[in-house]
Amino acid sequence: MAVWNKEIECMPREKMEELQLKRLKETLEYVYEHSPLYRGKFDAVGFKPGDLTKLEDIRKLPFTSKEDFRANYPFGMFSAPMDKVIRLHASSGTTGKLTVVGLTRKDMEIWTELLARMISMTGVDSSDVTQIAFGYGLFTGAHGLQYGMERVGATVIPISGGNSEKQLMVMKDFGTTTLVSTPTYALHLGEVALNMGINPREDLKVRIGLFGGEAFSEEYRKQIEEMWGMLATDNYGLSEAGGPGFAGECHLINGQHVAEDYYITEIINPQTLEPVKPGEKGEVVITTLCREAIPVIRYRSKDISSITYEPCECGRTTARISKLAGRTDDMMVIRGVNVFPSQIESVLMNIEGLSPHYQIIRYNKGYLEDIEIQVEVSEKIFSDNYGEIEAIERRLSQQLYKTLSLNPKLKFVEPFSLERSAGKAKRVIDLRNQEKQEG
Ligand code: DLL
Repeated sequence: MAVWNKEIECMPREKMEELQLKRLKETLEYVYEHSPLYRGKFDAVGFKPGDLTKLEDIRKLPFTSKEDFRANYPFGMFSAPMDKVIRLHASSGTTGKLTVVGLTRKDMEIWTELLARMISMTGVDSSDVTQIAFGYGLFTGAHGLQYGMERVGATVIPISGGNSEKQLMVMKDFGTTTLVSTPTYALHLGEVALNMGINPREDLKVRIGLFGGEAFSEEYRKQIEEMWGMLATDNYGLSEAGGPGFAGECHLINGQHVAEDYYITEIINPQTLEPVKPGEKGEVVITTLCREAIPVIRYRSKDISSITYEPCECGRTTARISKLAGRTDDMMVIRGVNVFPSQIESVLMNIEGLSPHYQIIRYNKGYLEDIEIQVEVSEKIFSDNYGEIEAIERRLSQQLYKTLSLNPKLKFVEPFSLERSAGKAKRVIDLRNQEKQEG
């Protein structure tokens, strides 16, 4: 399979690290000169850009975080003047304030190249017809993927998110071969298709999915692949570090290749802030290289993954990060046990008779926190006798106990009763500061 930029993607490690060091030095000079914020941060720890002589020296630099974006809203994180900024994007945080990012013309060009690289890694080429079902708007996903697809030469259908029946009509009539969306929406769209009497495997031509924007388990991926008869790839990025294009899977599904010529990735222990070893899980910390409008230095993503520098069988030598395991701020502590939604998802997906649609409700029980898992049962089970539901409940309880040493409250709900999302799913509902409605 063709590699979009062989020189870079298959570059020997040593050469890649030389390139990163050169670009990191330039980036530090650039932000020190253009960003009062970074100059202030560097001065506060007595760091001058010239102090960096090797890549590991990056650890001498202070971190940046979402709080920096909030405190400097809207444009205080920018290092380029507004007349050079040709595009704004933003992501909505939980507090309601937007995290604003910008791109110069040069940033847009690099973004497009990185997306073209990420897209061709999956096997998509100019013969593909791509339906972009990410929501257009301030979200980086739809626009980024569109530029990359066009650069590769694929035919783009910028349909945006939602309106599933129209999506399916277009998919059938235009001969869509590639779907770009959140994994949640891919599964939902497949479900709507089946309800309309369309079998996505047989009646549609979608062969590759480029999914991202939210975490999903391997079991969830399997369900999408089975439902659609497609290769479902996982792609990760975050607005603050330029959105999609940071990392994506090749057709071998062997970890996500990082665009290392434009990003330095560290994996740290979120408590000690020290680097963890390759293969060990920790928080992803990202430094952008060559970015003009909004370079970020040691940005703490709060996302959990591990990294490997072993070359991939596809021939690429770029570092790969493992499938994201969740976010440090997603972690719940239930009766002393650390629980991630992704662990619950994996258990649910392995129980026959349950649908992939679920919600986790966090609530206070006395002074302690507890959770309730609400999950839809499949239509067949729902209409069958009650005994079967009881058996599934027993199985689920046992599996949850085995995985998490917990016996959370379970609630089985009717098929299609939980809210569907055209974008990122809201898996966790936090009622800890409210009264939970029993029932
Ligand atoms: O979701 C950028 C993106 C768009 C990536 C399209 C891939 C495809 P934000 O809206 O700023 O940007 O959200 C970033 O979403 O910190 C993760 O917690 C989560 N996230 C994104 N992609 C993945 C993924 C985009 N593949 C936040 N797996 C990140 C797990 C993901 N989590």
